[in-house]
Amino acid sequence: MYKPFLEYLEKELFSRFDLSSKPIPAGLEANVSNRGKNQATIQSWCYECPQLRKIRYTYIDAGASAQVFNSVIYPSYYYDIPLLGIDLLSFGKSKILIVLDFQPLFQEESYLEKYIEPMRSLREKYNDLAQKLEMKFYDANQYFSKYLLFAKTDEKTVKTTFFEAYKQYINLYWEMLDKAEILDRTEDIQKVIKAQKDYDQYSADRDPASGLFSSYFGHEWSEKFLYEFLFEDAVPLA
Ligand code: BLA
Repeated sequence: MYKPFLEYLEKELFSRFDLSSKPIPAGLEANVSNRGKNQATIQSWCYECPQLRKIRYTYIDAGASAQVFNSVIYPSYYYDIPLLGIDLLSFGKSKILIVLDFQPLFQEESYLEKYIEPMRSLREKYNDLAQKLEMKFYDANQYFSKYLLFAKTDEKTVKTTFFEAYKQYINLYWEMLDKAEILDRTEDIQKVIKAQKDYDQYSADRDPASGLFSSYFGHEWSEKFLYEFLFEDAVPLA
């Protein structure tokens, strides 16, 4: 269901950037589970280029029971622009959740004005995809913007309206990256390094997918996947 989203992102990346593969730790690139009624497969891709230090995306295909496309793009430490976060989930026909955001590294007014306000007109165009859903796992005020797309929706809307929105948000992200100024003060760069690391720690510790990964692939694989690949700059809690 989300394959066109993966393909679109991949085509964009390959046409715009000079990508190199970034190694994924052995055993974490892919896995197959036969635990449930349906077979579940998970596959991940990871790249880097001068402007983007980590580009990762993952597809989970468990047939009709689950389809997930998840991606995070981390800019180089020389840019303080937000991360691009994508989380598209479908559990059967009745539970479809889409999340797309420019994930801010900082919450200061001046930062939000510079990097989040540009999303406003897109967000207003796609009002129906920006529902005021409550977050149970995350804090909406940390690493999320007020213009995120976050909606429970249906397959038809995903394929039509949301696919259009997706392309436009991604395009805006490339524009932002194009315009971003290179940081040259060590202290600014250090702040970005710390904020990206904190993002990984925050995200790994509350990832709502941890249970899903464990149920398909076991607890041990799940922890490794979270702390050694998805959010590799995080350290495990205990
Ligand atoms: C929620 N994301 C979820 C849920 C799952 C995942 C299973 C819970 C859905 C539910 O039952 O309500 C899945 N998260 C994943 C997967 C990966 C992952 C498969 O990290 C990794 C492969 N999540 C992100 C990113 C964003 C994001 C980049 O990983 C930003 C756009 C958002 N996911 C996000 C939000 C929720 C969510 C906001 C709702 C969480 C809440 O209620 O607090």
